[in-house]
Amino acid sequence: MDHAADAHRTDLMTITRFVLNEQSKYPESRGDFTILLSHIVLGCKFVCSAVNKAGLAKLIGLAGETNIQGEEQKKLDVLSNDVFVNALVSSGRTSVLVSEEDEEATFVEPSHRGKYCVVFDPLDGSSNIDCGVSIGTIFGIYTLDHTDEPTTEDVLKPGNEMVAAGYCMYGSSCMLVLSTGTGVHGFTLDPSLGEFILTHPDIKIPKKGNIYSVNEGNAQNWDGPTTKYVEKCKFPKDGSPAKSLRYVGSMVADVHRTLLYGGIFLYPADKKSPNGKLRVLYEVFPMSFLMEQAGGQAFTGQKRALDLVPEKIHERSPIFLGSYDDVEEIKALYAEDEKN
Ligand code: AFP
Repeated sequence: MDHAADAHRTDLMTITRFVLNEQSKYPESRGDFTILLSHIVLGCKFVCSAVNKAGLAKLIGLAGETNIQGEEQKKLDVLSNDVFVNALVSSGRTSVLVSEEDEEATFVEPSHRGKYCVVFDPLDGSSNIDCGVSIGTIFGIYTLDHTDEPTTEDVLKPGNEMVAAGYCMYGSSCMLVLSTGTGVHGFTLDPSLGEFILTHPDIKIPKKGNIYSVNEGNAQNWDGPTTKYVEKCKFPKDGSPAKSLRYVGSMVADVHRTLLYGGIFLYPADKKSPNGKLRVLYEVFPMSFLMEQAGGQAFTGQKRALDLVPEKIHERSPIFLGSYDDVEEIKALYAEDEKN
């Protein structure tokens, strides 16, 4: 990016302008998605500001602790959840919300209902909060395809039915990455303007990468194909260079790097967690949606991740996602394993 030229740029493509441009391609559109997205953007800006101030504002700490004014302090993930639930309900464009923080789905009051269902993790990677490592919000959006009373069935749908997905990373800069099904676009928050500006149009993941990203501490419990794959990354037998290992332990940060630099992110099944760790609705699906839109792949060890049909709102699944060719390799190892 040419930062010097950017400093003089006066015609800024904000995220709202970008989505309005997209909307104008559909004459029947009434702007509901633009309104919903502007509420998600507000939630991201609020959480970004809270994350940046966390140490100062003494936001870090256990939920339920009280500060010197005797007010109850909220942990950042609890605060983020409240912010997103309020923003989504007040948009008047949602009917069902599923949050990582809430055991049950939230059904919006009839007076505030709209045609979208949103699944989200308000602050993913929260074990990284206290040491200032990048964390993020992940979201996926479905449309409600009926006018009856909404139920959890409205979100227990395969990821390939999502109409949009994205994440916001609270890192050295705050970046919102979004796909509405026509490619993947990245917007960076300009703190002086308070606006997300298009900085990474039409992101395409490299076809093959040289980084693998996995919690190797679980290696003793992995299955055969995962073990073989990671062995190949470290000791390739075809003369190619070994891959580098990078693992933040914050899915948004690990997936963001994978998207921009290429390579593969793995959270496989293991003997202790036969379904892996990551949640289908608000981790696996949105990230798989973005990966496919960027030209990569996402695989569960059995099938295309977006073809999974979740039966429970907090269901988990193993996931392998990233560069097309890297995911092809792990798919081949699982296919070979199945034959034996
Ligand atoms: P936390 O929110 O508990 O930090 O979990 C983060 C996460 O859901 C995801 O963001 C990471 O990719 C993954 O878990 C890390 O899990 P491990 O700590 O088991 O590697």
